[in-house]
Amino acid sequence: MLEGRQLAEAIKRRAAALGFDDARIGPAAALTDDRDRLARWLDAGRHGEMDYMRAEFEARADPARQFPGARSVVALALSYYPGEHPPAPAPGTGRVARYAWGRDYHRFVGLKLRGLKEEIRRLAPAARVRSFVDHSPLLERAFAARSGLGFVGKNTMLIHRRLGSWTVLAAIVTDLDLPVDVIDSGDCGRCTLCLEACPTGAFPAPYELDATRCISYWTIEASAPPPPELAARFGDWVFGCDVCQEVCPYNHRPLDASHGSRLSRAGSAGPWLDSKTLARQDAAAFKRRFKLTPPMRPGAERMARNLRTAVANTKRRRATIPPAAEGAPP
Ligand code: B12
Ligand code: SF4
Ligand code: SF4
Repeated sequence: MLEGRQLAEAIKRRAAALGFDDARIGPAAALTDDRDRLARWLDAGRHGEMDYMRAEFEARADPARQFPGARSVVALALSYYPGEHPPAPAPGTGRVARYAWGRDYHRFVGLKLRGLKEEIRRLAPAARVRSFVDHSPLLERAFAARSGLGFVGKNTMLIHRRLGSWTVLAAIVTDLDLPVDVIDSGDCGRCTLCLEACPTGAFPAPYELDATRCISYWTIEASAPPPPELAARFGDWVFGCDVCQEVCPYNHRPLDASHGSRLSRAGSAGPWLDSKTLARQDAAAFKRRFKLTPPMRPGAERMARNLRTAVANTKRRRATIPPAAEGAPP
């Protein structure tokens, strides 16, 4: 039976074979600074309507609360980078964040996680394992950073040296005592591009995001309508937002744009959604069209509302910007 470094390397090879772009190992011990940061974030109400962030909040920083005997975290990254956003195909369309152009990643990553758990049990039959992706209570970015998968940028994204920040994260917690990887000591230096570029001023400070000002929160998570003065700053985003990643120099290196095709799915949102697709859909038609893709989370009504906001913002912008400034011939 494999042990120690050989076992860790075998797990990483299996993760790569299953399609994860990187796997690093860190300790499962409770995170104290991150727990305190999360507590302050919740106390300040930065989570808005996302009450699930408060539920089991202690467990997010301490895997042993849900998994007694937890010793190691296998932190995993999978790139969804599909390349640059193509220009709008027609007026009246809304921009979709890159992670949502294809199928919902939860199921896609969930199946890979199930495969990796089986592989770990095959390599170490006595091992106990539990997987996490997004909905389960775990501070995925903080555990990824402590495992050496990347570092946390001022925009709060986990930045991976080779993949940039266009990744989804997942983790497997185990009672195996595995050798840990070296932490990535990278940082943002003096750069503040993301903080300045955010259209809604959602960063009260570096490394802190106020979800109640974030376009991603309002177009995906919130059921209440956004305050009109904030919605006027959403631009043409109809689902999610990529602005604080688009400006990041760590995403400006040549990145492999073929990763996005892994999530392709016929009939999924793609980079732009229009009113033909959204405004006239009843709930049943919407469900048929967007089954197993990210827009199912907000659903038909909220997506139609998001599109109305995006279209109104585009019209207002066109009315206030002279054509020459938009690149049209003088
Ligand atoms: C709630 C949530 C949101 C909320 C709030 C986001 C936020 N920044 O808090 C909203 C709806 C706004 C959101 C938006 C997005 N999300 Co989101 N979201 C989550 C979720 C479910 C929890 C995040 C959380 O715990 N927030 C609370 C704060 C306090 O924690 P945190 O931001 O993770 O920060 C921790 C560490 O980074 C660290 N830390 C913070 N500051 C500092 C400073 C220093 C110096 C150091 C060393 C560490 C450090 O401490 C914090 C813990 O206290 C995670 C999944 C998960 N279970 O983790 C996905 C997750 C973070 N989201 C993800 C994605 C892809 C997005 C979007 C890009 C989607 C989009 N295109 O619209 C945007 C990005 C916005 C942004 N800049 O973060 C990915 C991020 C992958 C990555 N490479 O980082 C995750 C991990 C989902 C996944 N499984 O892949 N999201
Ligand atoms: S996702 Fe958009 S709105 Fe949210 S913090 Fe980043 S730039 Fe700002
Ligand atoms: S844009 Fe600059 S400050 Fe923001 S995460 Fe990237 S490197 Fe850090």
